[in-house]
Amino acid sequence: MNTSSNLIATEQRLGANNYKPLDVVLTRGEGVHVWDTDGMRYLDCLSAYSAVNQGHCHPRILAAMVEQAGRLTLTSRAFRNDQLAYLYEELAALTGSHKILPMNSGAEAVETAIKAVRKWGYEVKGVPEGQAEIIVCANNFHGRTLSIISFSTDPDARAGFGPYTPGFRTVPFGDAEALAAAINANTVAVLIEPIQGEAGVIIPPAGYFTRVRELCTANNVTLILDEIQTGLGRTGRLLAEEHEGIEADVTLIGKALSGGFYPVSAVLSNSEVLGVLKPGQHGSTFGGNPLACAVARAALKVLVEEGMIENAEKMGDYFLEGLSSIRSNIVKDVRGRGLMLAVELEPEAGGARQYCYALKDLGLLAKDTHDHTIRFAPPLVITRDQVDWAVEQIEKALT
Ligand code: IF1
Repeated sequence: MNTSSNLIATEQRLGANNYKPLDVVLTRGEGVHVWDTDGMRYLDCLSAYSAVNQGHCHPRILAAMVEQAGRLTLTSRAFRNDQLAYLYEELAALTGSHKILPMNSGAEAVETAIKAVRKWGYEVKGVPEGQAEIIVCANNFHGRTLSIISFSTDPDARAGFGPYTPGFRTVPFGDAEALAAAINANTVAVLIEPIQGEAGVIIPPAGYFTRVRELCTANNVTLILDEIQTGLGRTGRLLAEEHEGIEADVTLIGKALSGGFYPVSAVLSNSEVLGVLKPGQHGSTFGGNPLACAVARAALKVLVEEGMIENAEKMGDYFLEGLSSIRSNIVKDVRGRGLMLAVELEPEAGGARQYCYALKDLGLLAKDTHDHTIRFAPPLVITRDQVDWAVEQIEKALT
């Protein structure tokens, strides 16, 4: 057996089987490319679910990480460190937020927001104790913790893990009038993804978010946008909310906040919502640690300074044009915004996964979602020639 089959066999034997990865064992990455243990090079069209927007092993983020790792990694929030204030300042300047709470994973950022808006509901809005409701959308994906899966509509994510956290109400995504009907006096927040990723890159109808914003403002409801996947350049804007011309009250970011070097997430908000959290009411050993802050600062800097957000918009449009030009009778729909793209296959195509394997053999890594959809989300540093090459391979695989 070669190295990769040995490693796969060991994973199968000792690992919990909560994943079914494509059988490619990666050992190195640089920019848009990754290499497997046999030396084969691939164009990465997943970017670790948009965590490596800046490209694999970005040298400036690496340098910041190595420098900080040799100086100070973790103090806990029992003491202060000399990196956190700078991350706050830089994030606030970039996003216009007034209060920031750093965490580690995306799910933790979501949980943090849920805690904060519930408390805000009781202390500021005046909702009776224990009655707070949060409205979420069908087919959402916000993470894997118990409260989050409690309001998932995906049986795989949810079934068998009860008892579930109460206080959530589900409405269809993209339907503002259904949202209007679900809001009541106890509604403290609406939690939405600007574009539903896991659901298959579902872009809501134009005007949806304008109406959602109006409804939230009119009813004193906090609008929480989960930009963990759509944020930080992925859709061709720093935040996807910019496409809609709106501002969330609470914005969640994660993934690419570290360029894939380290788990870093954050809750961004106005003063009123995060202002309700007092000492002892929330925290994390690693949240806001100096290594995370130094890495995040560098990750944000390169995203902006190296024009990655603009490139995502240009290359996204170009990639979408390329995908749309593919003539194949198994393609049902092509959609995307920026470099968050998807090709939905006809049900008769027999599932997206086999095409992901075909693409892998052609040197392109992509991920199927919900049986019939293939997602394409390369690092934001992708060039025109690389998009051309990717579209050629996708055309070969689908025709
Ligand atoms: C896995 C999907 C992507 C997210 C949004 C919060 C989180 C995620 C919008 C939680 C995480 C991941 C996790 C990953 C698969 C993945 C994913 F296919 F499941 F939907 F990206 F498309 N909000 N998304 O997309 O962040 O706690 O993971 O840091 O393997 O579960 P996390």
